[in-house]
Amino acid sequence: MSKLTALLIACLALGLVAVGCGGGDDGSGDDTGVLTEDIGPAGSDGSPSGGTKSGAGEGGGKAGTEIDIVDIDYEPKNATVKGGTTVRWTNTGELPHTVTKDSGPGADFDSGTLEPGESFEVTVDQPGEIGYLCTIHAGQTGTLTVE
Ligand SMILES: [Cu+2]
Repeated sequence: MSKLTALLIACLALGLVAVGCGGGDDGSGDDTGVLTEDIGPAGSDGSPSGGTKSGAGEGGGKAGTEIDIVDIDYEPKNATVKGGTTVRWTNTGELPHTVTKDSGPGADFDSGTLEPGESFEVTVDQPGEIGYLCTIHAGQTGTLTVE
């Protein structure tokens, strides 16, 4: 039996040696595969110029009338409002326009150039028909009838 025991011991020894030798790590080099991700801030400052021009009139919390300025017209083109109403024109088009009084009762008003997105307010009080126009585009006219 001693032979077998010796064999076993030899095997164990070999096994230990094998294990010991096999522990050598070779080839597993340092792979620095670190992917650098470019997380760029896609911040686009879309700062609209929300300039609001105000005309000769106070926004005294009264019911107002909204008139859109489109390319190239006023919408509605002819509006009727009650005295004391604050009328607001807003340029919803893509071109600059003006709201310039041409005729009628009350004080004159002129918005100056209204860029797209800008608006202009006037409070009307004297009854009558006010004619106004855009000084940039010939033929762009509107009326405001004040009751
Ligand atoms: Cu115009």
